[in-house]
Amino acid sequence: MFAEIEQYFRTNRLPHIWCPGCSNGIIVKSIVEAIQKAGLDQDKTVIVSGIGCSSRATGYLNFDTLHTTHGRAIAFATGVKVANPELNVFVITGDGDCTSIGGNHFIHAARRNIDLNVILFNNNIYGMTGGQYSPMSPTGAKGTTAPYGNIERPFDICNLAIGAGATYVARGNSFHTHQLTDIIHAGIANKGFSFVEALAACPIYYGRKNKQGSAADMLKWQKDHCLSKEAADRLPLEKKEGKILTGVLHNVSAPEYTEQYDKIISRFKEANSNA
Ligand SMILES: Cc1ncc(C[n+]2csc(CCOP(=O)(O)OP(=O)(O)O)c2C)c(N)n1
Ligand code: SF4
Repeated sequence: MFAEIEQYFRTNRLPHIWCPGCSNGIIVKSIVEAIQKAGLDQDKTVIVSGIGCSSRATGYLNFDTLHTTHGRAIAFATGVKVANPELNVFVITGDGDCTSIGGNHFIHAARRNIDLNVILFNNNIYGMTGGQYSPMSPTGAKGTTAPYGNIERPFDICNLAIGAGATYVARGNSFHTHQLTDIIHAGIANKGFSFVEALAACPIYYGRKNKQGSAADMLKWQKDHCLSKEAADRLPLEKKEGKILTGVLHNVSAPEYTEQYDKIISRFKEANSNA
């Protein structure tokens, strides 16, 4: 099975650094499957990441990749896309990377509707630095910086993306992998800012601190608590309570940033050539 997607990996960089049971690899597999399904030219596809366990993925992926600085993946990706709008640009980012230090870049890229595919690996915690709570940690969850439970409320990051102007927003998880591949694939088709929240499992920090059981138990939790929006739309309210909606949550069209930018350049070139 790996043979089908092997071309997308720098196999000489494997094995990866992720802990046993970490679901980052599952999400990476869905990303490359979506890229394959979309038929994107590997030489015209750039993957940018910040810093974190999830962001290490760019080291293993056989594309032009940028492993940047913590929180700035979307800013670097914006630069890549503006410099060459022909490129397919993906961002791999963690919940700390994207919603804490990188929150400002996130909302403004969504507002601009720049054609990026951002995949947020949401493990609800800072994995790489040892389990500090993040803006995506649920209220009451424990972390090394919240030993008595987090008193803050987490972002509803999909609604934040929609409110900020993203034209494609979806949520998936690490158990329902076909759905995850499909929603990333549909995001690629959107000409504009596409955001996918992928629920990840960090059994080593989030799982251990919050007594979530084994890695398999954490995936089972996702299976039991996620409900596709399509199914939810047909269910009465009481059956949806406490469920996390997955699937495509928002899909609209709006002017894309680099296309608008190109129009300005063409207009001024034309005006200058007529002068
Ligand atoms: C400017 C800066 N601040 C802080 C750090 C330390 N740091 C590295 S990774 C990280 C958090 C990682 O958490 P997340 O983005 O959620 O990714 P995960 O490791 O959970 O995949 C932090 C705070 C850094 N490298 N650079
Ligand atoms: S610390 Fe958590 S997120 Fe990081 S590699 Fe280990 S299991 Fe994965």
